[in-house]
Amino acid sequence: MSESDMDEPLNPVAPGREKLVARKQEWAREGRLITGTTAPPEVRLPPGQRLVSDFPVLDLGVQPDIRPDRWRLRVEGLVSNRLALDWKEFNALPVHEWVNDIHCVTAWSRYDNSWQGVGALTLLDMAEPLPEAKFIVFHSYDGYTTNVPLEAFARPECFVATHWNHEPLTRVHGGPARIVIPHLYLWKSAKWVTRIELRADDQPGFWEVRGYHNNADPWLEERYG
Ligand SMILES: Nc1nc2c(c(=O)[nH]1)N[C@H]1C(S)=C(S)[C@@H](COP(=O)(O)O)O[C@H]1N2
Ligand SMILES: [Mo]
Repeated sequence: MSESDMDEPLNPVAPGREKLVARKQEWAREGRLITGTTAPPEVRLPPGQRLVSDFPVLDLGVQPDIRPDRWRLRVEGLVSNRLALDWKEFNALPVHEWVNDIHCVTAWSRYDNSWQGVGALTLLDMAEPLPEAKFIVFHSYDGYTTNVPLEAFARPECFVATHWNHEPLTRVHGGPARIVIPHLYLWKSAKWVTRIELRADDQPGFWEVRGYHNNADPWLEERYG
């Protein structure tokens, strides 16, 4: 994918998947799976969730196959130092390991995932967000977008993952690299990430404009909003 291609709005919805998107939008309108309860973060399983041991794959059917020599991770927008890291440069950054639980809005949770990758704080320290940067939009190679406040990503538990359970992250789970924001529902964790855009204003992403909650806190059951 060339740099100019990245400016084209891509459609992350694969042919034939439009009905699935429409159904999920309908579920959002109906408030499906909402139990109407909240829990403090010390409660391990958020309200309405059930534990699974497999690792389901959820996306819109476009699973880009990014060759490492074409891969880039940009951190740009309201930053002092724009980053455009290639695969080699990205892998030269300090690597850390995280173990966390993940929670999908479709009500499955998976405990004790181990990941390796580069910390959000490492990337943000390099890029130096400007004082007016308050929000992030993540842009992915399939055209998917999702948004969070900068303070939701600028936390030690957030990272760009390249490995899951000590194996390179598979393509279906967002390899070569994906965002992981474990304290929010998993739709905020962009797979196949290529651009981290810092902004002054909040810009809702793919699911956020289709009825999903802007904040996505599983313990507050912010599924839809
Ligand atoms: N690029 C991209 N990232 C994405 C999505 C997507 O369609 N495209 N789907 C999101 C949703 S809705 C979920 S639940 C998780 C699923 O991640 P998994 O397939 O690794 O379980 O990815 C999120 N990240
Ligand atoms: Mo999802």
